[in-house]
Amino acid sequence: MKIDTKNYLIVGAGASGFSVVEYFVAQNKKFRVMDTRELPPNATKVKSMLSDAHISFGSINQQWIEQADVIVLSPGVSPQLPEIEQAKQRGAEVIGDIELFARQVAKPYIAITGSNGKSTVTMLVRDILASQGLRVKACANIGEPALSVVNDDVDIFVLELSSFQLETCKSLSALVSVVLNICEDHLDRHENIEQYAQIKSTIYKNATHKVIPRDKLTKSFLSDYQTSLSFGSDVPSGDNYGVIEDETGRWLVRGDRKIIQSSELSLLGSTGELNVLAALAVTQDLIKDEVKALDAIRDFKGLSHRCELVIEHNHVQWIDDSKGTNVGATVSAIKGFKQSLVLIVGGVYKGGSLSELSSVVVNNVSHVIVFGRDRQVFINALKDQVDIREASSLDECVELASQLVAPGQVVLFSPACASFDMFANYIERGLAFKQAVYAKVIGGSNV
Ligand code: UMA
Repeated sequence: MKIDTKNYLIVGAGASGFSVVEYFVAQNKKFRVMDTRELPPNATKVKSMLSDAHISFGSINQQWIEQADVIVLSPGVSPQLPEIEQAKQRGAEVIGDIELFARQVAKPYIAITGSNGKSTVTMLVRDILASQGLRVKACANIGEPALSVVNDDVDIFVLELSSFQLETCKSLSALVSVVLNICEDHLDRHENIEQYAQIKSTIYKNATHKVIPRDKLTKSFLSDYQTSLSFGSDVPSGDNYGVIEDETGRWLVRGDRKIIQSSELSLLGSTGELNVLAALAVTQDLIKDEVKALDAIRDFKGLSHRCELVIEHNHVQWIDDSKGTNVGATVSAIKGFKQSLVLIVGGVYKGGSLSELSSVVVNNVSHVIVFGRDRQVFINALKDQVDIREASSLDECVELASQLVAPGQVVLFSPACASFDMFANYIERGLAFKQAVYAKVIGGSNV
């Protein structure tokens, strides 16, 4: 056996970093692990597997970076860090766990990215494929890290991929790839939307089938790619996926063939339709039994904290969209409702323009309630368009919403921001919202 003499350095001991540790141990590779955090999530496990001489926690270990031939970077760490840039310039290879997955995997895989809806579409694709009797595993940005399951005995993988994961991956070669949509997100890390879109579009490199959305903005970024299939909310041309409306109702269609009525979907609004259309386009060559696939779609209730109905009380729907962590997600959530809304936004603003939010708010929203670290950003952008109120906590937002909302309206909690000013993550934030709603509306807890 050829001995690998390269000097490997894993940067980051979170979920993905630890999957690389386990993978390298199984491969008998010599490597070091560093993390700038004093106590990264997997510190104890890493310490039980490696000697202290191979671990460096608490700061950037400049010397180790300088000595590394291959740096395996966690998605949470930017490859644009000066230390990493320098390493690249002197010839070190900088990759991520998804690159290692792509090199190792022996089974076909579907790759899904986008600014919004990727977890929903990933899980729906998984359910559709499982309905066809395929052994399928969803992984990467959702569920387990991809490298932890790469050797599992399945027929096909479904990978949800973030721009952070795509940024350090060059060998992706998916059976089907899709960029669901692109809007401004993670601009605190990527230079601008063009660079972010360019990274997203690398998912199509080497893909056998390319599914591309028809919305103008996203398409403009993806014009270099030959489409295999497209999907959109309009009437489709050719054999593509879209929506038609006639006297029998609103239908999701392929070409002029009606597939399923919009009213049969549990996913809400036009965003829900688009997610189902994307999943249909992605899976179409793998669907042998359409009846079972459509049952899987009807049964798919959506994921928690994504336009999830918490409760309907006194003709008011309370919706938890805590996963709406960027402005594009919030805009599409607002557009998904026909009813007038009371909107709750705020938290850590990730950058980008608020002009589209401002224009949909004028038409669909009666009151905006703002909270969290960057609430002033929203006050500045929206104060001339809509009645705007300020709250110091999420409980206070719910209290204010209950006073402002009228029967027939929807209270939409879609923060357009990251959560880490007040919560550990969007899940904790969504649970806190639900808790506050139950306490206010029915005087108790149901979470
Ligand atoms: N960090 C440091 N120092 C380090 C390493 C990391 O401060 O040396 C910080 C990062 O700045 C980051 C945090 O630690 O804020 C977590 O980073 P990580 O790379 O250790 O994260 P993992 O635990 O490995 O989780 C990652 C994905 N997280 C990110 O990309 C931030 C998880 O996606 C993914 O499920 C997991 O790998 C397994 O593949 C989560 C996520 O929030 C769901 N993704 C973002 C999103 O969906 O918006 C992209």
